[in-house]
Amino acid sequence: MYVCLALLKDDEFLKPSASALPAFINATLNSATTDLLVTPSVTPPSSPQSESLNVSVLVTLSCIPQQSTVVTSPGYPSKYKNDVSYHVTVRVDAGHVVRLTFEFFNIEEEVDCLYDSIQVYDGASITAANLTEKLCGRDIPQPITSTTNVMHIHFQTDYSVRKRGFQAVAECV
Ligand SMILES: [Ca+2]
Repeated sequence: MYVCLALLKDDEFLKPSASALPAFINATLNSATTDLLVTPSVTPPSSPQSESLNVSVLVTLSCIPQQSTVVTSPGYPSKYKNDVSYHVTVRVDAGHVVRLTFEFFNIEEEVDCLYDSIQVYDGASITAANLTEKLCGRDIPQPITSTTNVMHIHFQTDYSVRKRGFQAVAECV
């Protein structure tokens, strides 16, 4: 007698794992306005049914003239993948601050955003003070403004249920 204990919450489990660098990294490079440093590290899949992705991106924007960059979840507007940890650091000229304005938002909802989430920090990494709690769901968050010239954005997803993610504009103000 065979008993299947797997719980398939969407079609992600049925897809083969990716082995190449994800296409969104190149897309990010092409859309950046200036001085984009990409330090990707793709973690090998932990099992044939899952893939994990850990990527950090640094974007440097000038303030005069004002530059901006679009920040999206990996793969947007397609659904994001499972097991993603995506870090974006936005740095602007000293004496200025970073404003992040969301244009689209759909991240798997949970009351404490324990499944998938985006969180924004007032500095260069997740060790800085957070500017928001973990954000998820479908309500577009209010614009978020740093108090320093660096903002860090961390988007992470769990093992199942994928949504379209987010699109936001980061700019110097
Ligand atoms: Ca999820």
